[in-house]
Amino acid sequence: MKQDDIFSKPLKPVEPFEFNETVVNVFDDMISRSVPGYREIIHRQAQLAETFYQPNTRIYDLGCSNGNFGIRLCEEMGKKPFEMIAADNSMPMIDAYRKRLQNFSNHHRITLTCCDIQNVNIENASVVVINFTLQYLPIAERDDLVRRIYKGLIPGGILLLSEKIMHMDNALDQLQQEFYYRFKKENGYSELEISQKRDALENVLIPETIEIHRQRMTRAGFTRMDIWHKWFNFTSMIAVKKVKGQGESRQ
Ligand code: GEK
Repeated sequence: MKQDDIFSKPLKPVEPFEFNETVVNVFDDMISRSVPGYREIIHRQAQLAETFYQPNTRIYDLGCSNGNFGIRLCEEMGKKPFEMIAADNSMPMIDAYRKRLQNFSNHHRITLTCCDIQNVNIENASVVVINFTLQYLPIAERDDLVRRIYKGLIPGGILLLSEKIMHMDNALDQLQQEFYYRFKKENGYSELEISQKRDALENVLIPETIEIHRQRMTRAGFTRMDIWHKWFNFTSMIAVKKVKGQGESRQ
């Protein structure tokens, strides 16, 4: 795994962050050292996908990057047939994903598409994954995507959403960020790397609060949701599309 040293030297100016070839070359190291619990999240999501997948339906991975979820899913599904559409608007990411898939016997089950996730037609889905990617869409366009996901899911289908988040309470928000920078330092990033990456992501990655995510999912139609993973300013949620006539919550 090639080490991420993209922000290790002073950059003048620090350009807005892009998922270009340079980033793709170090992506696995970057995401593992920047997202707390990343491997655990992918592992459990692959298990959730295997559990909730319904025969003759589709899985969607929106913002699939170089395929960490897809690869884990292939392992989890084993011989079980499935169909997945994986989309990302970075061509270098899709190329890297395609290369990795060649080593898997069920690779033909995954269709890779290089496009904006806002243009992906979501139909007959039992699982939709959107991991650390909604945060890159303009806020005004997020409702529409989550609404289309809800519509494209069959009853009993799930949305798996992971995001970097913020807190409404300023002091708690500060605390989350402090612990996040601690985590990055412990993973070998210098003060300069941390601050230049933060500058590069300014206005590119726009986090929201858990409450806002919940409200958006509720507006889209979801009535059943859970936060199954939370680490300071990162969270992974599951939302289930209700099956008609099935109860929602315990009284
Ligand atoms: C993982 N889910 O390994 N349309 C399509 N792709 C997009 C868009 C868009 N509008 N905006 C950003 N991307 C992955 C990790 S990384 C998260 C996701 C991160 C893509 C972008 O090219 C990149 O590959 C991915 O979303 C975000 O679980 O590195 O912060």
